[in-house]
Amino acid sequence: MDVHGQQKAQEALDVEIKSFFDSAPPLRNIENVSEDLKKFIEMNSSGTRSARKVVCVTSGGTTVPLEQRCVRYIDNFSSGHRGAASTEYFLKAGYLVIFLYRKGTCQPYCSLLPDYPFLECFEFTHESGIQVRQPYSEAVKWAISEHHAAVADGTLLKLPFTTIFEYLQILHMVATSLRSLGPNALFYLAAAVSDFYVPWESMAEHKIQSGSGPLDMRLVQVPKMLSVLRSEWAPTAYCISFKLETDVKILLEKANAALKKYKMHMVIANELLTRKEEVTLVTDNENIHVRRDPKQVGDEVEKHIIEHIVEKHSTYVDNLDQKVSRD
Ligand code: PAZ
Repeated sequence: MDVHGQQKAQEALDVEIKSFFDSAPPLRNIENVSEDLKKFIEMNSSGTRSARKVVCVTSGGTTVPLEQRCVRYIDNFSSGHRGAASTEYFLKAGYLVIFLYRKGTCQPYCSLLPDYPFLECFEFTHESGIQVRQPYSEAVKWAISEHHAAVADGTLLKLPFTTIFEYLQILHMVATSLRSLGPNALFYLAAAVSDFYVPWESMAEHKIQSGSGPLDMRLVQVPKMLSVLRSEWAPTAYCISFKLETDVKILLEKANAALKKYKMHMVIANELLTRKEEVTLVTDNENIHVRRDPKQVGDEVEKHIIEHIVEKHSTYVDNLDQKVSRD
């Protein structure tokens, strides 16, 4: 595409993005989100903490409501395991983490708990009140203490979303709040984000009635926010997106295309069935194949992914710092 073509494409994208945000229903808890973000940044921007790197981990799938008073919606698959486990490893590596997660999906430090922890991990006796049941005692102790410590210490900020509208509005707020951190900010975009949505103004207000034949509904494409994140919202942050495919034959090709198209620093390619075992970290100059070690009990692929990212991000920060001091 020549320069003129690129300019036209950029203008068209700007119009789509403006229309998406203008028509999105306003965030119900916008004041709380903005206050929490402000506190998180202030708390971590003085003394030794100011040098710490900050990562925004996105996790879980976004929904697309079909009605304004939503009864039905289209969902995107993601259990949130990748985001929750990665958050634990980023915290361990000394990062401050903003965990932007889909309500009801996996949470950091909870992977050893059963599906309904409240009901399954505890028991009540008249003699001793509420007690942790075996064999959950260690897992519950670990989940509660690690989670509480990270939140109370201000190193973990959790921001929930459900819809595509909420997700993109909060991501925008986070990105612009982290802009002042320059290259110390990292985006690790593991959430499964809807590609199509129903614009708010063309959405039925009330529950769509059945019985009048097939449903005819127009979904429009969600504007590609990755490019605007890179170019405007957080231009100096290190940005990593994920590419999920079910056909392994096209996976690397698609990941490479996303790397170039959205100017990502890294795209993590994963296939649905093997995503917990192996991924490929695709960058401009190399593909790094990362696997968990099945012989090592409890080894997780996220541990190895984060080790590589910490190293790459650090090199990125050093290179930018050197460039700034040369200029
Ligand atoms: O959340 P999970 O652990 O079940 O799955 C993780 C994942 C596959 C959603 C993530 O690794 C990913 O690829 N996210 C981006 C999906 C996409 O291409 O839209």
